[in-house]
Amino acid sequence: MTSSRAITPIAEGVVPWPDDLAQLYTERGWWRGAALGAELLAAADAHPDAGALVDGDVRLTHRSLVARADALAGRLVDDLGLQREDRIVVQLPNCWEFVVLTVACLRAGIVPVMALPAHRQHELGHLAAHSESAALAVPATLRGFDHAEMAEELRAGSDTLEHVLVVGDPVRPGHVDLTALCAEPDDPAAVRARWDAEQPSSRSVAVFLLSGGTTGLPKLIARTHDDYAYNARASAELCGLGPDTVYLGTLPASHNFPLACPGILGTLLTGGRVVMLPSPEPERVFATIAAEGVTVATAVPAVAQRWLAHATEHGAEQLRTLQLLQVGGARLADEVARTVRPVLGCTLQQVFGMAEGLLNYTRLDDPENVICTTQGRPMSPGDEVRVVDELDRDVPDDTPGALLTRGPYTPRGYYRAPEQNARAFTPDGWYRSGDVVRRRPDGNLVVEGRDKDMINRGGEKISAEAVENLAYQLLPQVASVAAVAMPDTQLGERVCLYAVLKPGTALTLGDVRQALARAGVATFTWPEHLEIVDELRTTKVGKIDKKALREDIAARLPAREDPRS
Ligand code: OOB
Repeated sequence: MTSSRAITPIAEGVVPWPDDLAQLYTERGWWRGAALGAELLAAADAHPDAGALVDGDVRLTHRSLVARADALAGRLVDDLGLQREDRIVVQLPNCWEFVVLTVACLRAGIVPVMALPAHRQHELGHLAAHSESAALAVPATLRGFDHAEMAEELRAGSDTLEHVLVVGDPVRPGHVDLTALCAEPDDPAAVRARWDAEQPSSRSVAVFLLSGGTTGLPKLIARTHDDYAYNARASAELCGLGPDTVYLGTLPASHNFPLACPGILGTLLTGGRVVMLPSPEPERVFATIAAEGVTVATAVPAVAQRWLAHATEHGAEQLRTLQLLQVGGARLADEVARTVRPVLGCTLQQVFGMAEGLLNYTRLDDPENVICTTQGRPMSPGDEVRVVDELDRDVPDDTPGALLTRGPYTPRGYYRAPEQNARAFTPDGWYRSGDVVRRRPDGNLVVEGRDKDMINRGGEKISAEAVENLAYQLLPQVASVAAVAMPDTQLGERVCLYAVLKPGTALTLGDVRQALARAGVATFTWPEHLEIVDELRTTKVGKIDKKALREDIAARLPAREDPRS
């Protein structure tokens, strides 16, 4: 049972903020010293009968949502033996159970590891092992894939995974029916009193987010109750959220953006209502906006473009209640930004954020020109931002440079990753975001590019190194490889693999993809184009010249609609 499992206490792998800053953040009221779950309950108390959560036919009030969460927290502990600080890998699509489970974890001090529905054995196995998770929450099946089966295989191969929690049918013997576990309690006051009395420390870890990733496998970002509550609360205030807000969650809910910027948590904290949709498909999104009176929606640029195209073709009558469209996760082209208000009839907000912390927003009352040509400015007066050259010297405004940041909701290191931390953080705690930005004299940032080796496929981040490592492991034909971004009209970027082959061997894109499928690697990270070359050009210092490769593939595929070959 759980008690025999020797897991590392979380605090051992977390890099804390310095004490003097923690004190400052507290004095300034950014950190409130309360558990995020307690803040959510206080918000629910202020609007108990208002709608909190909608998923298809399921409609929960604020009162019901927190009662179910408190009850679920009790069942996880009493029935399954989970304990404070235990970790659960959460791989759920956008459904009401995701929200109840997240709030339950926040109440009980159990830490959700926010995985993506698209992840497979390769990624989930790593996440479960690295976090030493005790449980895994999955849909029974999703888009034809048997997640319960995968979860079973993961459990069989894991030292720590004991429980598989399942949403949807069938729930096989030995698995736990998460929907049933989310039932209303008979005595809400009693379950509530228990967690009111046993609150996790506000400095403890509330959630593990995943890093967009430049290294092999996703790193874990420990977000504390203090910092993540501030993240959601201040975002909600900046975006003008309140009891009349109806927030549409269509991006995968485990991403920081829809979860807390201000997203699901920010909406719940201000007494609003969250509508969960499992996909951003325009027809369904438009119908839902009309049916629920949605006021705020969130999209990555690729999704926003689909919504714009749909509205251009079919009109925007269904969007009458929509006041704010937030777009972020990847660079939104200025030309596309300019079409949002005329075509959709709502305010655009550009969001340049990262799971590591720093959030930049254009403000709702910014001039149209700022909204359409910049990615906004830091959310908090406590955010510190530097734009530097390759020797970490500050560059003047209007000059592109690397973005470094620290602040009250930007942790000082990844979880249990000293080697990566030495590279990704300066000794005095600045996070090297890997983004190349220009700061305008008015303080707004423009994202000009990046100096990290990552591919941004429609907002999903893919580590080039991870793809390359897999190619070396799985493809005996390759002598050397390089994964680079190739431009794409729909998704912005896709993964292109350059390969030099060993003499006498052959390799097709199909071979690559089959090998990745066999290894249980998430599909969205697979190369979509393969270029076989005689050699990979190197830079003066002997590194593969990725810039040259990106230019090479861009020139080879001039504006082709579908670059997949
Ligand atoms: C968001 O978070 P992540 O962790 O998936 O990715 C962060 C990276 C940034 O470092 C940057 O490279 C890119 O995504 N990015 C943008 C951008 N927003 C994010 N690049 C250009 N323009 C933008 N507007 O993507 C994220 C987290 C919270 C809120 C919004 C996005």
